[in-house]
Amino acid sequence: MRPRTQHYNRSLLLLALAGLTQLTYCTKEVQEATSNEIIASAARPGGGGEGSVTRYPLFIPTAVSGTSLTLTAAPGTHNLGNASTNVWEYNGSVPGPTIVANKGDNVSINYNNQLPEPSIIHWHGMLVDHQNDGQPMQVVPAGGTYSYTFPIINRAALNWYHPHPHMTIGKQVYNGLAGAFIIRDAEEGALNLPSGKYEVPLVFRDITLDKKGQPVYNPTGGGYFGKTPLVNGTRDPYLAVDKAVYRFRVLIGSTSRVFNLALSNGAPFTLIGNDGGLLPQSSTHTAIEVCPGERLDLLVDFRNVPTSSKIMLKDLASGWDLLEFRVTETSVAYSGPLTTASSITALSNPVLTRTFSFDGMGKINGLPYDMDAISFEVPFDQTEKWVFKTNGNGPHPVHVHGASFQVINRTGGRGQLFAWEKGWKDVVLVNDAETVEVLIRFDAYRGDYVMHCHKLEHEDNGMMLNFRVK
Ligand SMILES: [Cu+2]
Repeated sequence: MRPRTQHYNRSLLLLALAGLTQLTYCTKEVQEATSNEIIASAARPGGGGEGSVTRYPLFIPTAVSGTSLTLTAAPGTHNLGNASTNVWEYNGSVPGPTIVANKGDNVSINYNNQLPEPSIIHWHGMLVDHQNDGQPMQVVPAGGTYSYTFPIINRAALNWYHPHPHMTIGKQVYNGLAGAFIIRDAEEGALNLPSGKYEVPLVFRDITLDKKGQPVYNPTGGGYFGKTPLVNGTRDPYLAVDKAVYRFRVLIGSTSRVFNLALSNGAPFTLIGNDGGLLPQSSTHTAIEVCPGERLDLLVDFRNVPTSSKIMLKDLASGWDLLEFRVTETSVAYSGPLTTASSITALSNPVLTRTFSFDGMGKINGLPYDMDAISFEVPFDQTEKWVFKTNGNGPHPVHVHGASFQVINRTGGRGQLFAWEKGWKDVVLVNDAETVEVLIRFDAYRGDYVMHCHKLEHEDNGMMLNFRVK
């Protein structure tokens, strides 16, 4: 069914080419300076200085129920703010519609692949069985369909959905295929957090546009770094905010880029949750570094900000202006919490340790992805320690399907764990020279799952493996 030999030969070729280009492209800056691309906006995208940038209303994807849904992936055009751009969309939207479901719901989603090539949807962060996980071996051809049916057993969290074909995931996500998947539960509901227009999904990514405003995607093995930031598919966006407390559901949907989020007025974010929902304890931060696949649940208090103020949400890593908040004169009372806590049982006493080396730009433990190989077996309901090491070409955002994990240690590199890495995680950033340890236990489903680098160009190069929970 699958052109396996062709895949591996192409994999080897890509790796060889990647090895050659690695010598040339030593830094991110050089990687970004691809000659045939045009920087779409002058100076820093979105950051050309106050008054010199035309800003566009932030797009908020439509919220839909996941209990009975059809998702169609198809080519289309999307208005980034000032130009019509060719994209690939879910249900005519970039990002796709925000799926909302409650813990305990039974989700029924029909996927309709109207792309010109094979694809499949993965529900990133969702605890689902193998058949519903949307793994590379489950791709459907152009014109094909796939029916998903699964119960929502996760706790409340922001998860997301995106394509998961092997060797083309970077291109498909880059073309626009991604959306938020919000789960609600009773614990979260009882908190009375900001809701309705005061709960806003923010999907961050980067893109490069050519002279005609069309996306350019020509990654190297080391990744791809676009020249313009997009928030919810909008370039140079603004959001009118009341003098109110807002809840921002942050998802990093870039293929490679790591963001370092901060507010221009120095005000802190109140961090209440991450990949796996509410954190054990909320905390405040003036900057938060987040990598592809990671999520944040943030409260921002605009109640005491003067009317007509403009506050910029910035990426400190690139210097980009990401999203301008324009404060209105409307004051809104808030009776919900400004701090939160949640009881999370710590995993402990791992019975064995497995070590994974993320090697170069496309291998784990020295091997590229073999779709037909099961690299190891994990006993069901057994707590293990997994150790993630790098062998160059980081950062590697490591993602595991089939279970969330708890990060317990980072040595080398940044040498610490951050508040947003507590609680339940499904992606953890491993920089060069870092070793990160997590505890993990597969207690939801037996079956085959994948682990991979969520730098999608690394994943396409083969930085992925299959394992079996039994
Ligand atoms: Cu990687």
